[in-house]
Amino acid sequence: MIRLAIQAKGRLNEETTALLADAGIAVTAGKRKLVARAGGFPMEVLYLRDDDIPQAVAMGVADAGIVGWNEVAERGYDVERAMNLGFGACRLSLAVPRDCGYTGDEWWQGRRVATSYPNVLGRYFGERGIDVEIHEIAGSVEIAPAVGMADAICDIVSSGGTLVQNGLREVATVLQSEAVLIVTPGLGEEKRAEVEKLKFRFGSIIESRGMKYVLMNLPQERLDEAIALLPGMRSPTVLPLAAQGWCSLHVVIAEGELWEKIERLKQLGAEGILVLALENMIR
Ligand code: PRT
Ligand code: ZN
Repeated sequence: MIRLAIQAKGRLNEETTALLADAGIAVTAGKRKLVARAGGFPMEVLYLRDDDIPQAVAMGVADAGIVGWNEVAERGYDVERAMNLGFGACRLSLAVPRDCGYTGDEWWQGRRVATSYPNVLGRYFGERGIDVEIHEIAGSVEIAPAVGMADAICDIVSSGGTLVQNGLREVATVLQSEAVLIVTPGLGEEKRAEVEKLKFRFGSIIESRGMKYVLMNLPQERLDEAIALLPGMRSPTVLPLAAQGWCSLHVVIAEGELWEKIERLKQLGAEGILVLALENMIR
């Protein structure tokens, strides 16, 4: 039995629950319970504020956790970053008032910067030998320059809309982040094996997200050209058709290149193309 810490509510909760569900692990939505037994896996789920997850995992209160990398980097606890989970993507960025005459690194000297990430930001400026006054504030960081609390900010950005709305301009990325699986260092053998099972399931799901399963009929003589277009799993599945000189080709294609590949396959004479959702891809 392992104990996994996840965010009780907030931006990561829904996608964390969905990832677990895809991995065959049923968790009940919070309901003000701190700990709950999961279904489908020997696991207990511990519902926490995201701020507390790195410490819980470092202390071994939870054996593993799912949390934004930004929180892990800021808290500085000793945990193992076991894998990236492909959701919750964002960046910790420096932003300045739009018309402040920002010129680059030299502009920062002696400035006041408001942030909820004083440790990550302190390291960033420290590495560059720049002296700034870091003001730690818990929330609404983006309004600090307008109310005269700071000259600039360092905050989480995803679309950039919040910065624009507050008359700010993003000028540098301090940290790239996404949701990660973290693990207690030095976990016992039995628990380690459970964590490895979890990683295998997550890995398969993440890899198959954004992939499509494509079936088509193709003139046999164009098969080699079609295969050259399609770096599939190991080799594509080719089945004979009743019609002489034709075969059925089954391949996995990434969503991002689906239409381009289909156009090229059509040029090779592909017909009856079916595109299906791919639930899981286990290597
Ligand atoms: O209650 P609890 O303490 O658990 O949650 P929280 O309020 O501290 O965090 P929450 O739920 O807001 O975010 C959880 C995690 O989601 C963060 O630690 C990040 O890893 C990740 N994440 C991804 C984000 C964003 N995208 C994001 N856009 N966290 C916050 N934001 C905020 C940001 O602070 C800013 O106010 O959204 C605004 C910017 O968004 P854009 O799209 O306008 O740029
Ligand atoms: Zn938080």
